[in-house]
Amino acid sequence: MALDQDVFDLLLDTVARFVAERLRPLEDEVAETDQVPAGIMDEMRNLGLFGLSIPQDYGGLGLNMAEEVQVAFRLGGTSPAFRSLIGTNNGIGSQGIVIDGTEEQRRSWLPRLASGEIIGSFCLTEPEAGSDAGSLRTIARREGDDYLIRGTKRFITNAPEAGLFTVFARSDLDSRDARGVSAFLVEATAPGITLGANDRKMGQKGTHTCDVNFDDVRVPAANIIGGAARLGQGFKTAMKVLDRGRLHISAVCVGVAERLIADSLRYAMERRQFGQPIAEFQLVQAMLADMKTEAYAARCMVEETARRKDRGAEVSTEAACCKMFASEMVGRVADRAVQIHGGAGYVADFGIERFYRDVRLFRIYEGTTQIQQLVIARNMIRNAR
Ligand code: COS
Repeated sequence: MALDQDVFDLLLDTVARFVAERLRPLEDEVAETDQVPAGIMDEMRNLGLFGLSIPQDYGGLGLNMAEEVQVAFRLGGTSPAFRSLIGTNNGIGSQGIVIDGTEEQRRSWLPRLASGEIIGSFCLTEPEAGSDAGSLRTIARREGDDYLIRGTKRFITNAPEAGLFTVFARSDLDSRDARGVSAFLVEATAPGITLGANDRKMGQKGTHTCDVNFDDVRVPAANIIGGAARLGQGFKTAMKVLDRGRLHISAVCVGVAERLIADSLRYAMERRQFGQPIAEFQLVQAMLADMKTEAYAARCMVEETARRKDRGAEVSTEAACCKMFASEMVGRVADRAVQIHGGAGYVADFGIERFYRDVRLFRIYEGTTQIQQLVIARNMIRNAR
Protein backbone atom coordinates (compact mmCIF):
# COMPACT_ATOMS: atom_id res chain seq x y z
CA MET A 1 0.00 0.00 0.00
CA ALA A 2 1.39 3.39 -0.94
CA LEU A 3 1.58 6.16 1.66
CA ASP A 4 -0.63 9.23 1.62
CA GLN A 5 1.17 11.80 -0.60
CA ASP A 6 1.51 14.43 2.17
CA VAL A 7 2.90 11.89 4.61
CA PHE A 8 5.30 10.61 1.98
CA ASP A 9 6.50 14.12 1.07
CA LEU A 10 7.12 14.77 4.74
CA LEU A 11 9.12 11.54 5.00
CA LEU A 12 11.27 12.52 2.00
CA ASP A 13 11.94 15.97 3.48
CA THR A 14 12.81 14.46 6.83
CA VAL A 15 15.21 11.94 5.30
CA ALA A 16 16.89 14.63 3.18
CA ARG A 17 17.35 16.83 6.25
CA PHE A 18 18.58 13.90 8.36
CA VAL A 19 21.17 13.07 5.68
CA ALA A 20 22.33 16.69 5.34
CA GLU A 21 22.33 17.72 8.98
CA ARG A 22 23.04 14.54 10.96
CA LEU A 23 24.81 12.03 8.70
CA ARG A 24 27.09 14.08 6.46
CA PRO A 25 28.92 15.73 9.36
CA LEU A 26 29.74 12.23 10.69
CA GLU A 27 31.19 10.78 7.48
CA ASP A 28 34.84 11.20 8.50
CA GLU A 29 34.23 9.89 12.00
CA VAL A 30 32.50 6.76 10.70
CA ALA A 31 35.34 6.13 8.23
CA GLU A 32 37.96 6.55 10.95
CA THR A 33 36.26 4.56 13.70
CA ASP A 34 34.63 1.98 11.41
CA GLN A 35 31.51 2.46 13.52
CA VAL A 36 28.17 4.23 13.09
CA PRO A 37 27.47 5.98 16.43
CA ALA A 38 24.82 4.19 18.52
CA GLY A 39 22.81 7.43 18.82
CA ILE A 40 22.45 7.57 15.04
CA MET A 41 21.04 4.05 15.03
CA ASP A 42 18.42 5.18 17.54
CA GLU A 43 17.54 8.19 15.38
CA MET A 44 17.19 5.89 12.37
CA ARG A 45 14.88 3.64 14.37
CA ASN A 46 12.75 6.61 15.40
CA LEU A 47 12.47 7.77 11.80
CA GLY A 48 11.16 4.33 10.80
CA LEU A 49 14.06 3.76 8.42
CA PHE A 50 14.45 0.08 9.34
CA GLY A 51 10.95 -0.70 8.15
CA LEU A 52 10.61 1.29 4.93
CA SER A 53 9.72 -1.74 2.82
CA ILE A 54 7.96 -3.81 5.47
CA PRO A 55 4.14 -3.76 5.18
CA GLN A 56 2.24 -1.52 7.61
CA ASP A 57 0.38 -4.56 8.99
CA TYR A 58 3.70 -5.71 10.40
CA GLY A 59 4.87 -2.39 11.78
CA GLY A 60 6.71 -0.98 8.77
CA LEU A 61 6.01 2.06 6.59
CA GLY A 62 4.92 -0.17 3.72
CA LEU A 63 6.47 1.91 0.95
CA ASN A 64 5.92 0.64 -2.54
CA MET A 65 8.98 0.28 -4.78
CA ALA A 66 8.56 3.68 -6.44
CA GLU A 67 8.50 5.29 -3.01
CA GLU A 68 11.35 3.19 -1.65
CA VAL A 69 13.70 4.23 -4.46
CA GLN A 70 12.96 7.90 -3.72
CA VAL A 71 14.11 7.36 -0.14
CA ALA A 72 17.15 5.42 -1.38
CA PHE A 73 18.12 8.30 -3.74
CA ARG A 74 18.25 10.57 -0.69
CA LEU A 75 20.10 8.09 1.53
CA GLY A 76 22.67 7.84 -1.26
CA GLY A 77 23.60 11.44 -0.48
CA THR A 78 25.97 10.34 2.25
CA SER A 79 28.43 7.54 3.04
CA PRO A 80 26.96 4.18 2.02
CA ALA A 81 27.66 2.79 5.50
CA PHE A 82 24.63 4.59 6.92
CA ARG A 83 22.30 3.13 4.29
CA SER A 84 23.87 -0.27 4.75
CA LEU A 85 22.87 -0.36 8.39
CA ILE A 86 19.19 -0.20 7.46
CA GLY A 87 19.76 -1.94 4.11
CA THR A 88 19.45 -5.55 5.18
CA ASN A 89 16.29 -5.00 7.29
CA ASN A 90 14.59 -3.40 4.29
CA GLY A 91 16.09 -5.73 1.71
CA ILE A 92 17.79 -9.08 1.78
CA GLY A 93 17.35 -9.53 5.55
CA SER A 94 13.55 -9.24 5.60
CA GLN A 95 12.15 -9.63 2.10
CA GLY A 96 12.40 -13.41 2.09
CA ILE A 97 9.83 -13.38 4.91
CA VAL A 98 7.72 -10.63 3.29
CA ILE A 99 7.61 -12.38 -0.10
CA ASP A 100 7.49 -16.07 0.78
CA GLY A 101 7.08 -16.34 4.58
CA THR A 102 4.11 -17.86 6.38
CA GLU A 103 1.73 -15.57 8.25
CA GLU A 104 3.19 -16.82 11.54
CA GLN A 105 6.74 -16.06 10.40
CA ARG A 106 5.71 -12.58 9.32
CA ARG A 107 4.00 -11.86 12.64
CA SER A 108 6.91 -13.25 14.57
CA TRP A 109 9.79 -11.41 12.85
CA LEU A 110 8.71 -8.46 10.74
CA PRO A 111 7.67 -6.08 13.54
CA ARG A 112 11.06 -6.43 15.22
CA LEU A 113 12.88 -5.97 11.91
CA ALA A 114 10.71 -2.96 11.06
CA SER A 115 11.44 -1.25 14.37
CA GLY A 116 15.16 -1.99 14.13
CA GLU A 117 15.01 -3.94 17.40
CA ILE A 118 16.85 -6.70 15.57
CA ILE A 119 19.02 -6.67 12.46
CA GLY A 120 18.37 -9.20 9.71
CA SER A 121 21.19 -10.67 7.64
CA PHE A 122 21.25 -12.78 4.45
CA CYS A 123 23.52 -15.84 4.31
CA LEU A 124 23.83 -16.99 0.70
CA THR A 125 27.47 -16.57 -0.36
CA GLU A 126 30.04 -19.18 0.69
CA PRO A 127 33.78 -19.65 0.26
CA GLU A 128 33.11 -21.82 -2.82
CA ALA A 129 29.76 -20.41 -3.95
CA GLY A 130 29.38 -16.75 -4.96
CA SER A 131 28.10 -15.97 -8.45
CA ASP A 132 27.12 -19.63 -8.80
CA ALA A 133 24.85 -19.32 -5.80
CA GLY A 134 23.02 -22.57 -6.63
CA SER A 135 26.19 -24.59 -5.97
CA LEU A 136 26.21 -23.82 -2.25
CA ARG A 137 27.55 -26.52 0.06
CA THR A 138 25.96 -25.65 3.41
CA ILE A 139 23.71 -28.56 4.31
CA ALA A 140 20.57 -28.88 6.40
CA ARG A 141 20.22 -32.46 7.60
CA ARG A 142 16.78 -33.52 8.85
CA GLU A 143 16.61 -34.92 12.40
CA GLY A 144 13.08 -35.45 13.71
CA ASP A 145 11.24 -32.13 13.59
CA ASP A 146 14.48 -30.20 13.22
CA TYR A 147 17.22 -29.56 10.73
CA LEU A 148 20.92 -29.42 11.59
CA ILE A 149 22.68 -26.74 9.55
CA ARG A 150 26.37 -27.12 8.82
CA GLY A 151 28.56 -24.93 6.64
CA THR A 152 30.29 -21.58 6.28
CA LYS A 153 28.88 -18.38 4.83
CA ARG A 154 31.21 -15.61 3.63
CA PHE A 155 31.20 -11.77 3.33
CA ILE A 156 27.90 -11.61 5.23
CA THR A 157 26.77 -7.98 5.57
CA ASN A 158 25.69 -6.91 9.06
CA ALA A 159 26.43 -10.39 10.46
CA PRO A 160 28.22 -8.95 13.53
CA GLU A 161 25.08 -6.93 14.36
CA ALA A 162 22.51 -9.54 13.29
CA GLY A 163 19.77 -11.03 15.46
CA LEU A 164 18.30 -13.09 12.63
CA PHE A 165 19.94 -14.87 9.71
CA THR A 166 18.19 -16.04 6.55
CA VAL A 167 20.33 -19.06 5.75
CA PHE A 168 20.29 -20.84 2.42
CA ALA A 169 21.19 -24.50 2.84
CA ARG A 170 20.85 -27.71 0.89
CA SER A 171 17.98 -29.68 2.44
CA ASP A 172 18.08 -32.29 -0.34
CA LEU A 173 21.52 -33.69 0.35
CA ASP A 174 21.66 -35.49 -3.00
CA SER A 175 21.05 -32.34 -5.03
CA ARG A 176 23.89 -30.42 -6.64
CA ASP A 177 22.25 -27.31 -8.07
CA ALA A 178 19.68 -24.66 -7.18
CA ARG A 179 16.98 -27.27 -6.67
CA GLY A 180 17.21 -28.80 -3.21
CA VAL A 181 18.07 -25.53 -1.45
CA SER A 182 15.81 -24.24 1.34
CA ALA A 183 15.77 -20.91 3.18
CA PHE A 184 15.88 -21.11 6.99
CA LEU A 185 15.25 -18.46 9.62
CA VAL A 186 17.97 -18.86 12.23
CA GLU A 187 18.34 -16.81 15.39
CA ALA A 188 21.83 -15.46 15.87
CA THR A 189 21.91 -16.81 19.43
CA ALA A 190 21.40 -20.42 18.30
CA PRO A 191 24.13 -22.71 19.71
CA GLY A 192 26.72 -23.65 17.08
CA ILE A 193 26.90 -20.26 15.34
CA THR A 194 30.28 -18.54 15.42
CA LEU A 195 31.41 -15.42 13.61
CA GLY A 196 34.76 -14.87 11.93
CA ALA A 197 36.79 -11.69 12.37
CA ASN A 198 35.41 -8.63 10.60
CA ASP A 199 36.61 -8.45 6.98
CA ARG A 200 39.14 -5.70 6.26
CA LYS A 201 37.50 -4.03 3.28
CA MET A 202 38.60 -1.53 0.60
CA GLY A 203 35.86 0.90 1.63
CA GLN A 204 32.43 1.26 3.21
CA LYS A 205 33.99 1.57 6.66
CA GLY A 206 31.25 1.42 9.26
CA THR A 207 29.58 -1.51 7.48
CA HIS A 208 30.68 -4.84 8.84
CA THR A 209 30.93 -8.16 7.05
CA CYS A 210 32.36 -11.47 8.23
CA ASP A 211 32.17 -15.25 7.92
CA VAL A 212 29.31 -16.99 9.70
CA ASN A 213 29.99 -20.61 10.66
CA PHE A 214 27.17 -23.05 11.34
CA ASP A 215 28.25 -26.13 13.25
CA ASP A 216 25.21 -28.41 13.38
CA VAL A 217 22.94 -25.53 14.31
CA ARG A 218 19.54 -26.95 15.28
CA VAL A 219 16.63 -25.21 13.57
CA PRO A 220 12.96 -26.32 13.74
CA ALA A 221 11.49 -27.40 10.39
CA ALA A 222 8.87 -24.69 11.03
CA ASN A 223 11.62 -22.12 10.38
CA ILE A 224 11.82 -22.92 6.67
CA ILE A 225 10.64 -19.74 4.97
CA GLY A 226 7.13 -20.48 3.74
CA GLY A 227 6.97 -23.71 5.78
CA ALA A 228 7.07 -27.28 4.48
CA ALA A 229 5.39 -26.20 1.24
CA ARG A 230 8.54 -24.30 0.29
CA LEU A 231 11.01 -27.03 1.10
CA GLY A 232 13.57 -27.00 -1.71
CA GLN A 233 12.28 -23.66 -3.02
CA GLY A 234 14.77 -21.45 -1.17
CA PHE A 235 16.83 -20.55 -4.21
CA LYS A 236 13.78 -19.00 -5.85
CA THR A 237 13.16 -17.02 -2.69
CA ALA A 238 16.76 -15.78 -2.88
CA MET A 239 16.34 -14.75 -6.53
CA LYS A 240 13.11 -12.86 -5.84
CA VAL A 241 14.73 -11.07 -2.92
CA LEU A 242 17.70 -10.15 -5.10
CA ASP A 243 15.49 -8.83 -7.93
CA ARG A 244 14.11 -6.34 -5.45
CA GLY A 245 17.45 -5.69 -3.77
CA ARG A 246 19.13 -4.91 -7.07
CA LEU A 247 16.65 -2.15 -7.75
CA HIS A 248 17.22 -0.65 -4.31
CA ILE A 249 21.01 -0.75 -4.76
CA SER A 250 20.61 0.90 -8.17
CA ALA A 251 18.75 3.76 -6.47
CA VAL A 252 21.54 4.12 -3.90
CA CYS A 253 24.05 4.30 -6.79
CA VAL A 254 22.03 7.16 -8.31
CA GLY A 255 21.95 8.96 -4.96
CA VAL A 256 25.71 8.67 -4.48
CA ALA A 257 26.31 9.82 -8.07
CA GLU A 258 24.11 12.89 -7.52
CA ARG A 259 26.03 13.70 -4.34
CA LEU A 260 29.38 13.43 -6.17
CA ILE A 261 28.10 15.57 -9.03
CA ALA A 262 26.99 18.29 -6.60
CA ASP A 263 30.38 18.19 -4.85
CA SER A 264 32.25 18.27 -8.17
CA LEU A 265 30.20 21.15 -9.55
CA ARG A 266 30.71 23.20 -6.39
CA TYR A 267 34.44 22.53 -6.44
CA ALA A 268 34.74 23.33 -10.16
CA MET A 269 32.96 26.67 -9.65
CA GLU A 270 35.19 27.63 -6.71
CA ARG A 271 38.56 26.32 -7.78
CA ARG A 272 40.41 28.86 -9.94
CA GLN A 273 43.19 28.10 -12.41
CA PHE A 274 44.54 30.13 -15.32
CA GLY A 275 42.65 33.08 -13.85
CA GLN A 276 39.17 31.62 -13.82
CA PRO A 277 37.05 28.90 -12.17
CA ILE A 278 37.89 25.53 -13.71
CA ALA A 279 34.12 25.10 -14.41
CA GLU A 280 34.65 27.61 -17.25
CA PHE A 281 36.91 25.17 -19.10
CA GLN A 282 35.19 23.02 -21.70
CA LEU A 283 37.17 19.89 -20.82
CA VAL A 284 35.88 20.13 -17.23
CA GLN A 285 32.41 20.95 -18.52
CA ALA A 286 32.49 17.76 -20.59
CA MET A 287 33.15 15.70 -17.49
CA LEU A 288 30.32 17.43 -15.59
CA ALA A 289 27.93 16.93 -18.49
CA ASP A 290 28.80 13.25 -18.83
CA MET A 291 28.29 12.73 -15.10
CA LYS A 292 24.93 14.49 -15.16
CA THR A 293 23.68 12.64 -18.23
CA GLU A 294 24.60 9.20 -16.98
CA ALA A 295 23.15 9.77 -13.52
CA TYR A 296 19.94 11.09 -15.09
CA ALA A 297 19.68 8.04 -17.33
CA ALA A 298 20.12 5.71 -14.35
CA ARG A 299 17.53 7.66 -12.32
CA CYS A 300 14.98 7.32 -15.14
CA MET A 301 15.65 3.58 -15.46
CA VAL A 302 15.26 3.03 -11.74
CA GLU A 303 12.06 5.08 -11.47
CA GLU A 304 10.47 3.37 -14.48
CA THR A 305 11.41 -0.13 -13.31
CA ALA A 306 10.09 0.60 -9.81
CA ARG A 307 6.76 1.79 -11.28
CA ARG A 308 6.53 -1.34 -13.41
CA LYS A 309 7.23 -3.53 -10.41
CA ASP A 310 4.47 -1.76 -8.48
CA ARG A 311 2.09 -2.47 -11.36
CA GLY A 312 2.85 -6.17 -10.88
CA ALA A 313 5.12 -6.64 -13.88
CA GLU A 314 7.96 -9.16 -13.83
CA VAL A 315 11.07 -6.93 -13.72
CA SER A 316 13.91 -9.39 -13.25
CA THR A 317 15.53 -8.28 -16.53
CA GLU A 318 14.99 -4.57 -15.95
CA ALA A 319 16.24 -4.76 -12.34
CA ALA A 320 19.42 -6.40 -13.64
CA CYS A 321 19.71 -3.66 -16.33
CA CYS A 322 19.39 -1.02 -13.60
CA LYS A 323 21.92 -2.71 -11.31
CA MET A 324 24.46 -3.08 -14.10
CA PHE A 325 24.07 0.43 -15.51
CA ALA A 326 23.73 2.31 -12.22
CA SER A 327 26.66 0.60 -10.47
CA GLU A 328 28.95 1.02 -13.48
CA MET A 329 27.71 4.61 -13.87
CA VAL A 330 28.54 5.58 -10.30
CA GLY A 331 32.01 4.10 -10.78
CA ARG A 332 32.60 6.38 -13.74
CA VAL A 333 31.08 9.34 -11.91
CA ALA A 334 33.34 8.76 -8.89
CA ASP A 335 36.35 8.51 -11.19
CA ARG A 336 35.52 11.85 -12.83
CA ALA A 337 34.84 13.38 -9.41
CA VAL A 338 38.42 12.51 -8.43
CA GLN A 339 39.65 13.96 -11.73
CA ILE A 340 37.79 17.26 -11.34
CA HIS A 341 39.05 17.60 -7.77
CA GLY A 342 42.61 16.81 -8.95
CA GLY A 343 45.02 16.55 -6.01
CA ALA A 344 42.15 17.36 -3.67
CA GLY A 345 40.33 14.34 -5.02
CA TYR A 346 43.23 12.04 -4.24
CA VAL A 347 43.88 13.13 -0.64
CA ALA A 348 41.49 12.11 2.08
CA ASP A 349 40.43 15.59 3.29
CA PHE A 350 37.63 16.10 0.76
CA GLY A 351 36.14 12.61 1.11
CA ILE A 352 36.09 12.10 -2.65
CA GLU A 353 38.67 9.31 -2.61
CA ARG A 354 36.61 7.63 0.13
CA PHE A 355 33.53 7.58 -2.11
CA TYR A 356 35.71 6.31 -4.98
CA ARG A 357 36.57 3.29 -2.83
CA ASP A 358 33.06 2.94 -1.37
CA VAL A 359 31.28 2.73 -4.71
CA ARG A 360 33.51 -0.07 -5.99
CA LEU A 361 31.41 -2.56 -4.05
CA PHE A 362 28.23 -1.72 -5.97
CA ARG A 363 29.56 -3.52 -9.07
CA ILE A 364 30.14 -6.65 -7.02
CA TYR A 365 27.52 -7.35 -4.36
CA GLU A 366 23.93 -8.49 -4.91
CA GLY A 367 25.27 -9.92 -8.18
CA THR A 368 28.30 -8.73 -10.13
CA THR A 369 27.96 -6.80 -13.37
CA GLN A 370 28.78 -10.03 -15.18
CA ILE A 371 25.92 -11.84 -13.42
CA GLN A 372 23.54 -9.02 -14.39
CA GLN A 373 24.66 -9.43 -18.01
CA LEU A 374 24.02 -13.13 -17.77
CA VAL A 375 20.54 -12.62 -16.26
CA ILE A 376 19.62 -10.03 -18.91
CA ALA A 377 20.82 -12.07 -21.88
CA ARG A 378 19.36 -15.35 -20.61
CA ASN A 379 15.96 -13.71 -20.15
CA MET A 380 16.17 -12.13 -23.63
CA ILE A 381 16.86 -15.51 -25.19
CA ARG A 382 14.15 -17.24 -23.13
CA ASN A 383 11.55 -14.62 -24.09
CA ALA A 384 12.47 -14.84 -27.77
CA ARG A 385 11.95 -18.61 -27.88
N1 COS B 1 12.71 -15.10 -9.67
C1 COS B 1 12.12 -16.29 -9.41
N2 COS B 1 12.68 -17.48 -9.72
C2 COS B 1 13.88 -17.46 -10.33
C3 COS B 1 14.55 -16.25 -10.63
C4 COS B 1 13.91 -15.04 -10.29
N3 COS B 1 14.49 -13.86 -10.54
N4 COS B 1 15.73 -16.53 -11.23
C5 COS B 1 15.79 -17.87 -11.30
N5 COS B 1 14.69 -18.44 -10.75
C6 COS B 1 14.34 -19.86 -10.67
C7 COS B 1 14.40 -20.48 -12.06
O1 COS B 1 13.17 -20.32 -12.72
C8 COS B 1 14.69 -21.92 -11.75
O2 COS B 1 13.52 -22.57 -11.37
P1 COS B 1 13.16 -24.06 -11.95
O3 COS B 1 14.16 -24.97 -11.31
O4 COS B 1 11.76 -24.31 -11.45
O5 COS B 1 13.28 -24.00 -13.43
C9 COS B 1 15.59 -21.84 -10.51
O6 COS B 1 15.33 -20.54 -9.92
C10 COS B 1 17.05 -21.96 -10.84
O7 COS B 1 17.36 -20.94 -11.78
P2 COS B 1 18.59 -21.05 -12.80
O8 COS B 1 18.59 -22.42 -13.45
O9 COS B 1 18.56 -19.86 -13.67
O10 COS B 1 19.82 -20.98 -11.76
P3 COS B 1 21.37 -20.95 -12.02
O11 COS B 1 21.99 -21.82 -11.01
O12 COS B 1 21.67 -21.18 -13.46
O13 COS B 1 21.84 -19.45 -11.62
C11 COS B 1 22.08 -17.07 -11.48
C12 COS B 1 21.23 -18.30 -11.87
C13 COS B 1 23.48 -17.08 -12.04
C14 COS B 1 21.30 -15.92 -12.07
C15 COS B 1 22.11 -16.98 -9.94
O14 COS B 1 22.93 -17.99 -9.39
C16 COS B 1 22.58 -15.63 -9.42
O15 COS B 1 21.81 -14.67 -9.38
N6 COS B 1 23.84 -15.57 -8.98
C17 COS B 1 24.36 -14.38 -8.31
C18 COS B 1 24.06 -14.48 -6.86
C19 COS B 1 24.25 -13.16 -6.20
O16 COS B 1 23.66 -12.15 -6.58
N7 COS B 1 25.05 -13.17 -5.16
C20 COS B 1 25.30 -11.96 -4.45
C21 COS B 1 25.45 -12.27 -3.03
S1 COS B 1 23.98 -12.26 -2.20
S2 COS B 1 24.03 -10.42 -1.48
